[in-house]
Amino acid sequence: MPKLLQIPAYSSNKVLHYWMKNGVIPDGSYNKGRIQANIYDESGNPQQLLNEVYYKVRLKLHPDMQKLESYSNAIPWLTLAEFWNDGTWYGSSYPFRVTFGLNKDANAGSNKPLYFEVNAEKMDTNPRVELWQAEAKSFPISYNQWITLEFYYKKGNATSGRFYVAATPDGGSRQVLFDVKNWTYHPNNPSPVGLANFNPFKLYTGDWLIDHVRNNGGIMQLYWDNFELWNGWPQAVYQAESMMLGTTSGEALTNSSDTNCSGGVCQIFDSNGVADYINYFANIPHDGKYDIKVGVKKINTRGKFQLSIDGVNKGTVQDLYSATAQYAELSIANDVQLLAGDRRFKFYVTGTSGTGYQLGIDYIKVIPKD
Ligand SMILES: [Ca+2]
Ligand SMILES: [Ca+2]
Ligand SMILES: [Ca+2]
Repeated sequence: MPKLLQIPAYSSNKVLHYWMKNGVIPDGSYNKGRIQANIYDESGNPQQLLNEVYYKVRLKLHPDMQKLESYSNAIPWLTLAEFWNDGTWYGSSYPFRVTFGLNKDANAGSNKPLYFEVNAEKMDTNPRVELWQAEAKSFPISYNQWITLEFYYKKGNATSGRFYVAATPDGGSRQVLFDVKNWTYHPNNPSPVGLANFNPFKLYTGDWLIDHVRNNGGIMQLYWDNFELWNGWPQAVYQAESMMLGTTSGEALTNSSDTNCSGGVCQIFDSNGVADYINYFANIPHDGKYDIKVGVKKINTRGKFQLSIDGVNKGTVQDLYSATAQYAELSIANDVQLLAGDRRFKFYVTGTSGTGYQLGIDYIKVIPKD
């Protein structure tokens, strides 16, 4: 059963503990075990059309979960999150679900590692029909360690649908586990609603696995923390003062405390002529199209710059000259295709409307468009 508890090692932090000693839900010849959080449409209320959902949650697998590595058969079903459009329990003609979970290949005499898996199924036939499936075998499952998971669901067909999962172990780098572009509702459904029902954190499997863990001296259990939910990709704001710096033309760069600057700081680059430049790196969260904006502080010592990303100019020359101090968010370019990972944003000085060539950079904002 789920409970909120404090772990001594995280004495100020409360987490959600899923703890499953036995499977107690009868299902034909066996029992299932299921613990889940529900985000469900309330019947009788107007349907919430969640055409897109993005959420983050932290997961820590208890070391007892590693006992599953010695289970002799393959593990095709141990659900950690589930997404329905529509739910079977509403009597829809087009039930469909996406499942995210842990899988394992058959054990050929030695332990086999678990791995994350995702699959989509049409649920209106018996047996149900799998539409697509993907495995993340290159991502090693770690135990007793927090992993930040990011999920993105977009309602769509074989080309417009998207299901995405990224994982960032504490102290490790962010990895995209899945970026599936395929059906995210039943292909026969003529008028799919959005994601009406989903379980953002779940533990759901059969008693043969629950028993295996218990019979080997453990309990099937895991922890969840820090759930955050958006109705689409969140925009990302990179403060200049916190971004990773690349090469520059060598002039001084100073953090200028200023309550009108985002984060309380603008960076002043003391460029003093044409062709001076500064590079910043921003870690772009996912492949996609973005609108690019830059927060700046204008004043009478400033010059003009051209922004480029990974060596390709974006938008037109921007003029930061102003007779008096002004704070502005410049719209640089729209629908710019970017790949996930560290992208290089270069500010290249092209001239001046006054006499100075300085730049005052507050932040870079990337707004996801797809
Ligand atoms: Ca917490
Ligand atoms: Ca110079
Ligand atoms: Ca700033």
